[in-house]
Amino acid sequence: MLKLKASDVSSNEFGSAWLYGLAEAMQSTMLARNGVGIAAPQVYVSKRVIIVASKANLRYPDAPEMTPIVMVNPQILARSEQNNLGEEGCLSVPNERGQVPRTNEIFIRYFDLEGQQIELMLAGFPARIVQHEIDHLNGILFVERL
Ligand code: K3U
Ligand code: ZN
Repeated sequence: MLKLKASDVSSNEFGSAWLYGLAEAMQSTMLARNGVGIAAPQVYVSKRVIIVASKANLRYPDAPEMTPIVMVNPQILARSEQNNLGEEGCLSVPNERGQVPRTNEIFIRYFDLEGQQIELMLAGFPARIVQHEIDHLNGILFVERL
């Protein structure tokens, strides 16, 4: 499952009880495991849904506190040129951490659970989490980027 390319959520799935249920299952798994993000394939659903929930922590003391954002069919539209190394872990790769190069700033487009399109610029730790989670949607684990 973690090696598959996940499918887009289709227009008839927006606003459905199924999609809300998936987001709830993802959020409760993420909170139970003390994660700062999660992707649907990590709960065995090969669909393009991620949650991003940055918070300050030992490795990223200046990270912003974010109310968890559910992003459906997220896309990176533009990237800054600068790459930074930063520590990552993964709920699906227990006991492994590593320094992963990621673009510092990204401009993204995604849809909320009801299908409203949102565009957002992110920098630093939240941008890192989004890149890690979109990798999950494309079947890539952070250990492949070390
Ligand atoms: O690395 C973790 C972490 C937890 C709290 C604060 C800071 C870091 C736990 S692993 C994690 O949250 C992954 C979740 C995953 F695997 F489901 F995607 C997200 C992540 C952590 C660090 C960098 C990028 C993404
Ligand atoms: Zn992960």
